[in-house]
Amino acid sequence: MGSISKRLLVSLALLSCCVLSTAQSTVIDLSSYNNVYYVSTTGDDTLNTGTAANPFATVDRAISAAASTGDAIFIGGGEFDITNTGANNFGDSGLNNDGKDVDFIGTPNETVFKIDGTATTSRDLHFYSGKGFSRVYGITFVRDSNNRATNYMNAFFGFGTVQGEFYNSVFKSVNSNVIGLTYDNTNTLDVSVFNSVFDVEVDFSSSYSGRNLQLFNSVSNKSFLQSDGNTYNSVLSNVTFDEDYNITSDASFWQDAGVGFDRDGSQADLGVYGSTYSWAAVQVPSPSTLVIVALALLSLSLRSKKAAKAAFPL
Ligand SMILES: [Ca+2]
Repeated sequence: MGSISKRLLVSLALLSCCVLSTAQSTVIDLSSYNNVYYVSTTGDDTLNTGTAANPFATVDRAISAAASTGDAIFIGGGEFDITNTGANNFGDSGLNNDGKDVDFIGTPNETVFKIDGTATTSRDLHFYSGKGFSRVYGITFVRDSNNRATNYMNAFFGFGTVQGEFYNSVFKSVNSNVIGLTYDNTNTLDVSVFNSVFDVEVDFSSSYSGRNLQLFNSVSNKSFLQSDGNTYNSVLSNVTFDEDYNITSDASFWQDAGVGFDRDGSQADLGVYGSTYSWAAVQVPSPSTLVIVALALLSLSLRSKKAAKAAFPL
């Protein structure tokens, strides 16, 4: 085999390596699920079957398709309305998994789940009210509470036996003058949140009742109420961040301040750029980026071929 072919093979290997290491599936093993249903802004709920090539349009449709256990939903970039997904209690109309143990995998800094309090008369407006156990990765939730009046109406997680785990996600709440983290009322809520950002307008007030939220490595631009009965592990209040949620506060407070490890082996940082599912580590390359990389490698390979010919004229 000529050196040029070898070089091309190495280039191709490097390219596929680059694609694999930046694709999210290497961090979250999609092959571990029985079925993965895809949701895209270009999808169709009626005509499509939820494959990668023929995705659904809505999260609700994907939840309906999922089995009671063993499946995941992969959501591409763009904004998706999740107001009133699944079955509700007190109209708690954020993301609801309909009692299924289904995971939600977003595209970090690109997948936005919108909860629109102006479009529903539900009493409560939680970010998440799933009673099945869901793991949620890399999703930016944006909730407009439309000025609902109390901490339990605006609780982030509720109502009742809500359970799940959230990794590297953003919870942005607007038009909510009073906020609490949990509303379980029965001491059975089981939710853990890791490396996430709480982008809010006011300091947290008391959670309504029950509690049992475990918060790890997370930050807020306002103040957490660490006496509200939930559990706080390595959290930071009153940080500043830019529009991509890079923390701009003094790095001595958030770098290497978390529980566990970053993907570079250092102690985990706080926020969405820290730990296993760090936004920095799981960026999905856009098709245009891949084309540019491929062209660059091709050009490099052709230049090498030219140089080889010049050095060793046949
Ligand atoms: Ca670190």
